[in-house]
Amino acid sequence: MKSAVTVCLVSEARQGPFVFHGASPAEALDVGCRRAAELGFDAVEVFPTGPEQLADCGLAGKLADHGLHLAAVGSGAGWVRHKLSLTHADARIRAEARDFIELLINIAADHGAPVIIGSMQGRHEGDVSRADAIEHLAAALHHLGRHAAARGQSLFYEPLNRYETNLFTQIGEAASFLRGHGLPNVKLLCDLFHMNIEEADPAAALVACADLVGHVHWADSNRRAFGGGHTDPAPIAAALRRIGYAGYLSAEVFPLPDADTAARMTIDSIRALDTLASRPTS
Ligand code: LER
Ligand code: MN
Repeated sequence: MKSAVTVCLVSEARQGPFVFHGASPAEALDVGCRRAAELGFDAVEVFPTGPEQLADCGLAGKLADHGLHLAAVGSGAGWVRHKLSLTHADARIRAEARDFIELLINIAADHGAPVIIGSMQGRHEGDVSRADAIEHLAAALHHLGRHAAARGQSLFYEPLNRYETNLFTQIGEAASFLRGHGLPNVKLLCDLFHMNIEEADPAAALVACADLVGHVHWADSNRRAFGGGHTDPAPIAAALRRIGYAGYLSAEVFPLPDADTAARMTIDSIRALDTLASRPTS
């Protein structure tokens, strides 16, 4: 399994669950890439304000300078900054949301990385029934999944906890939705923080979704770096090993007690996985 750490380029998300932030986007990218490489991460996961910034922030040079890959690109700024949602009641806003993600897919693909749909999935409310929202989401994932496939990338769909969405909160129900709608190029992003809230048994849920697990947000129960909360990593490690997961474990966690410590705890926890996976879990 490969390691990644998050870098946030969005000033509005300065309090968000990302390890590296900065006084400016350039500083965040600079510090994030340098420290990720120094600590031995394989990749960074970047949360940009949008397609223009992702295209113009000098990412290719930074990745090359530090020998890093791009694990994934978050699209959440489309919601945080522009209030765009794929399930909005207004068809024009849904189309804008789709265009925003489509452009991100183009640029992320140039760096060999998939895009994440998390917060931009929105929720059902007001005039939008649950059935309507799910149809809007399926239509968007069809369109964007095909767009990503044409550029040689998967698309990641992330179930969120109940305080952030009312669409799919458990990875098993999200997997049934993807299978039921015939969305083969859309994979699940399994965030262990959300799963700690919503799943009865996160390890069993990962095994049940096996072939659809495309990316993992590697976070402890309280959204600190692993070791800072109470999730037992051993059954998770065993489950990931059992399903042959070969993707990234990416630290989308708070920079607590500080960014460097969170990054160091993360890489230590990922390096300990071989030992954990061979430990009996019950
Ligand atoms: C939000 O809670 C989250 O987990 C992000 O990865 C979604 O964009
Ligand atoms: Mn996440």
